[in-house]
Amino acid sequence: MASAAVATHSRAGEASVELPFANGHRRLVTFPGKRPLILLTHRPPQLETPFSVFNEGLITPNDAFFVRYHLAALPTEIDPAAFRLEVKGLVKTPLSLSLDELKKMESVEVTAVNQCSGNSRGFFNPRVSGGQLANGAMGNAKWRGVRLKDVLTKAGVAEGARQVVCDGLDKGVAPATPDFVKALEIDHALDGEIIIAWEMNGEELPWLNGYPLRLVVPGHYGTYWVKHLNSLTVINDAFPGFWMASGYRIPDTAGGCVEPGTVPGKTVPIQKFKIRSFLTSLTDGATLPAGRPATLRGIAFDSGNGLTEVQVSFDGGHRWQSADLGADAGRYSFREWKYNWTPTTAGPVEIRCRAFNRIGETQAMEPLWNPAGYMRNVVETTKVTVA
Ligand SMILES: Nc1nc2c(c(=O)[nH]1)N[C@H]1C(S)=C(S)[C@@H](COP(=O)(O)O)O[C@H]1N2
Ligand SMILES: [Mo]
Repeated sequence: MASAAVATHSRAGEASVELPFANGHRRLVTFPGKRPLILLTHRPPQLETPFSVFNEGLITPNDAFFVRYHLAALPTEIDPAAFRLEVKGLVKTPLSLSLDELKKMESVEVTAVNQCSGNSRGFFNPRVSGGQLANGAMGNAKWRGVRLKDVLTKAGVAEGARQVVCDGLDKGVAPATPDFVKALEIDHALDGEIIIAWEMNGEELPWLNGYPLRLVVPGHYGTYWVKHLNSLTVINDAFPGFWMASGYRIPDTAGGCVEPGTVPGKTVPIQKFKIRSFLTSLTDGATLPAGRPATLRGIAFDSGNGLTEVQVSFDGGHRWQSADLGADAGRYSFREWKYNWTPTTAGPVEIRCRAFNRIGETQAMEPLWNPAGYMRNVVETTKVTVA
């Protein structure tokens, strides 16, 4: 038996953090396998990565990686020898695959960002309901596993297939709670990019990040990255489950957004990341000495189109300077950027950054809005003082 990673009580750490929006005083708590993380809720576990972690390196360590569950009844005991991934529905040969069988198939590794749709929701104005997250519901890891395409091909996708329904071992506490089940379009499921992963940063998946198997859907919001994945069902229509038909939908508008405070008409399932960038080496309130060179450092990512440039501005976004991009760890990874800055004049400075990609996407100066608080990607501002 793999040990139950979820204790009845988590130990509260001494520390807390102040998030940069109203009601932002948050306790850091230690869950099994995790260092102290920002507590949103205990059951279901929802833990946010402290922002300082993103300045420590390009890969988010397993024990610092954020945790998001919707349902309180997550598995606490899994026998890896008895565990099976079922592949059924519109397939020629239904499969029941053990972990050993999966690990004997060709494995691949991808470095990819996992980001919750609601990352940064706490900054929405007008404010919206849902987890009041700062910028820590994201992380970048090296994932190893088998291609979803190879597993589906092994089963043989039958004529008329339209979606693949993906389910994991967690459940609601009450029978009336809709199970967390997601669906992928068949073309996406077969494009070779999606991985059924058992390894994260060279170790087995942390329990709270989906042990023993999870989907890795590069470039797509975390909602599709089903944890404790144990069932794939190929169907010939659009899956009507709650988490596709009602949850995780965005306005069917060009940017997936509406006028602040208004209700969208038609909606569609959320899909790919919007391009984002962050300054990580300084946070609001930092003080820098005038006349002394400082290296600004940050991260950027998009949905896999490929970043071409990151720019920084010190004058409210009028003039922009090009930052140096770090090594390319793959199109789904965080990319590091650096900029050598020697502040000259004493006083307050607002530092802004924005990223560009191969298809010309960038970030807007004004935030977009939608009622669920999804997909924030405004140009972020860090307020520092030069003294
Ligand atoms: N089984 C299961 N998988 C799930 C979820 C869940 O509630 N149950 N939440 C999804 C959402 S919305 C996100 S953002 C990611 C978060 O992944 P993490 O907890 O590994 O950071 O898991 C996804 N996979
Ligand atoms: Mo999410």
